[in-house]
Amino acid sequence: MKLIYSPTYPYARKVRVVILEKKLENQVQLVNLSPSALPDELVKANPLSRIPTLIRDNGAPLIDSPFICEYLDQLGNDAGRLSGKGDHVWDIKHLHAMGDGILDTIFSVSMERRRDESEQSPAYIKGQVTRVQRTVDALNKEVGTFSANPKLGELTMACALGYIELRLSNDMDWRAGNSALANWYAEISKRPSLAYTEPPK
Ligand SMILES: N[C@@H](CCC(=O)N[C@@H](CS)C(=O)NCC(=O)O)C(=O)O
Repeated sequence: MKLIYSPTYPYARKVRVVILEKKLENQVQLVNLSPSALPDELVKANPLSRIPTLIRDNGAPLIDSPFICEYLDQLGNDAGRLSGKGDHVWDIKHLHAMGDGILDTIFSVSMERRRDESEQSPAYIKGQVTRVQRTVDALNKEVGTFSANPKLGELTMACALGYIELRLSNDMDWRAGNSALANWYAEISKRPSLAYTEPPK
């Protein structure tokens, strides 16, 4: 299998974390490409030229990080360990989607900031940062329900908090007033899968 990724891209980080958690390093070749350059290998597998893109052993592509994570979680002796069982599956998917929602919101700010300064909307950026802040404040109240054995939801949330630090450190101090979530993040960040994939600043 091949995973097309880039080191600062958060959805791809999440997949790399899952590869390490599942000990699949020897089964997945990592290919570092920039999607904006529209590289042939990526565009052929995914005409949207988005990262992450997985190319399975049979050559078939799989896109969208939640599906890639679930696919990888079905492999190995511990199939399904990160996806949960019964009703808990939906709690995990919910937390996963909340984490992805933070990533989507921050990514939209990054895209806005790539436009010429005269075309950027400070009100739009402020609105997006407020959404992230509101979500983090809500999660601070829910952190007691997070699984002690991190599943896809918790791993995604850790990547999302890391992406706030990478892209919004001048816009918000997410730890202020959110000490429970900050303590949880400090602990989960020690996991080798998260420490190893921390994005370059
Ligand atoms: N929902 C998708 C989002 C993937 C996505 O939007 N990736 C962005 C980067 S974070 C991308 O590759 N954009 C194209 C570009 O930057 O040119 C997923 O979860 O995989």
